[in-house]
Amino acid sequence: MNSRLTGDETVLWQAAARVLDANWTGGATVPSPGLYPHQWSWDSAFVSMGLARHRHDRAEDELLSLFRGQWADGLLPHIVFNSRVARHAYFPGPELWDSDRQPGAPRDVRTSGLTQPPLHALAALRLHACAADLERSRAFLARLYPMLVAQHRYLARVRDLESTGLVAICHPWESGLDNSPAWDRPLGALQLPPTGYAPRRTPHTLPTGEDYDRYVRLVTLLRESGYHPGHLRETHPFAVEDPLVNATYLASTHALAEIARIVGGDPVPHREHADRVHRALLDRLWDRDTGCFRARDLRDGRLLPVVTVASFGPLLDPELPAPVVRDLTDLLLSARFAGAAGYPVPTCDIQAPAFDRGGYWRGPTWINTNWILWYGALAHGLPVVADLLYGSTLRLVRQSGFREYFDPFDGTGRGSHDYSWSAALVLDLLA
Ligand code: 9WN
Repeated sequence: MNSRLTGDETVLWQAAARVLDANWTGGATVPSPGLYPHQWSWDSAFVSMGLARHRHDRAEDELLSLFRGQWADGLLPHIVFNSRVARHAYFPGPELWDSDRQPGAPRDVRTSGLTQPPLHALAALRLHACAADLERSRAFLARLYPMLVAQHRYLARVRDLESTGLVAICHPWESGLDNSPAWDRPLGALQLPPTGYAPRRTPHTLPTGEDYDRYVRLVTLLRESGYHPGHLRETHPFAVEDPLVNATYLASTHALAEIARIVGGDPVPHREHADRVHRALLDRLWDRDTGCFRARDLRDGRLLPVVTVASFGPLLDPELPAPVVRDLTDLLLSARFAGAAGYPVPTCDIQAPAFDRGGYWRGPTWINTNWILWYGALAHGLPVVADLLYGSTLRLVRQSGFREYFDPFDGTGRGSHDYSWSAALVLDLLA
């Protein structure tokens, strides 16, 4: 624990550490014991950064445990299922994905067949930056490096659908922001046959049953194609270049170059690739007319209309030109995103018709997205913005605890209690 913490911060720290201890299953952390009883990909990246401040050994195990699920082509699945958890504890369980019938999937663990924002190299480097035992940490990085390289190679080979440098998501779950209003248009265009699935979730009012029919339909198409790259490229109906996913990809590509340097590998190809992603982000997703980044639907070539918190993701790009950073921060601090009475950035433009203050990723404010913006603001030398995000994010957990998400106007906690990344990122903020 940081010895400069105030009494109040120490209490917060201890409470956050208790959540992580309680959600530790022996080799990894569940996002929330009741609602999400398996291991999730971007959750583990966030959680490892918090664990690094509390139990460094566990932080490394967290990432290694996730990579047990990696497929032969490098795909790092968004869920690694725990076989000891009851079959109906989470929908959709392993049977939806059939990973055990895919020749490239691991044999000893069942997984999903989708990705999530690739924050893992960034997380691994952050673990190293606060490691007490540098030799041990270097050995850990050397072990993880080839797995990270494979993860990035998969993204570049299989997910760069139009050879632009950017990667595409093929399912809303891959964005991490499942029911973001940004996906309403491409999801609405999806043809739906009847499915036998129904959502089994009480704590959330959203996503709705109809959203779930569409989510399941998209997985069915992927599974029936054998998760084939040709299907993704040519026919899969959901293919979107998202600014937040690509910003995490870019930040992790830079981190990969640094990890390569530390472990005696060649950083140059990673640096060159980062440059390509940086240029593509600006060429393809920056919308000069509205002064923000937007997701691009590859199936009709158009930018998606709703501005969400993902539009600020490219603050993670260290080379973002100063005028672009200025436009983004102006929007971030405007009534559309920061008008929420001292609480941090909501997930959707408050003035958009789709905004819904209680609607999961359609309006509430989340700790992880605000952590990303805080991190990006610090890297761009914007201490005032970073301080605002820091203070308002900690205010949420002081007021409502380590909830999954929060009302952006009054900070009321919503969704699951004792949510792991809310606790972990508070540890990282306080450190
Ligand atoms: C689907 C675990 C995950 C997060 C996602 C969040 C939610 C799953 C769900 O929970 O997604 O992957 O069942 O809704 O949207 O960001 O990783 O915490």
